[in-house]
Amino acid sequence: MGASRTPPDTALVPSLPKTTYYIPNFISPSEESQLLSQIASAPKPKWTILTHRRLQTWPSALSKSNILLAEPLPSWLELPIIPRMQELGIWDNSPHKQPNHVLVNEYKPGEGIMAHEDGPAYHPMVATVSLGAPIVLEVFEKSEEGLGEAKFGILQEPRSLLVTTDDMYTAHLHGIAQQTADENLGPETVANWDLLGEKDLFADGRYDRQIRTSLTYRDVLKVAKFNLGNSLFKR
Ligand SMILES: O=C(O)CCC(=O)C(=O)O
Repeated sequence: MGASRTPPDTALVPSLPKTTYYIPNFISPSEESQLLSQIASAPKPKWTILTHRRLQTWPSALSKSNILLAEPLPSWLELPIIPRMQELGIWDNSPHKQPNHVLVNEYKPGEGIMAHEDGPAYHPMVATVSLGAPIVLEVFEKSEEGLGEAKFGILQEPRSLLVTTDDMYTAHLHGIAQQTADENLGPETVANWDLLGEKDLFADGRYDRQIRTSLTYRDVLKVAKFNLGNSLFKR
């Protein structure tokens, strides 16, 4: 077996806990438009409307005991993103060597997601492709004293890839503030400032939010080949 591969050190966000990688322009503008039109053309019931965002779950939601029914991802979520991620080696250590589950989250200005952790249903890594507009992901340290101030902000540009794993996955919470603009942006507050693709866009330290969509790729640990319950029910 060869040594396991990792993304280039130039993608490592140095001020964050291990391990966080940020890659701007991971996909092209035309790939971004194709993804957004696929998301927009999904049947209406595919959307789960939540209080502060809406969500598509591919290929399906996990069972109560965190089991995924084996089913391929749709090809538009698979190609070209998954092979491109695999080239970076990020899935080399995951049980299925590739993601088998994708959440599509859409946030309008003023929307967000409360601080949370992704938990034990998944191999401890999330790879997020951002579409449409920038947004700041806030990172909080897990603490028994409750949620404090965000410890870091990660600015996710459209078309970028963010990979969080190891301690960053297991010992931290993440969330997106419900606000219509992200402010106070600069090298002191944005952990990946030096890795941004278009830093100039944020030179005045703020931007107004626009609709931003994320694709979060994960490897669900428990996968069931047959949905026995369902097939018995159908009979
Ligand atoms: O939209 C994002 O970048 C974060 C999504 C998220 O936290 C999640 O799907 O658990």
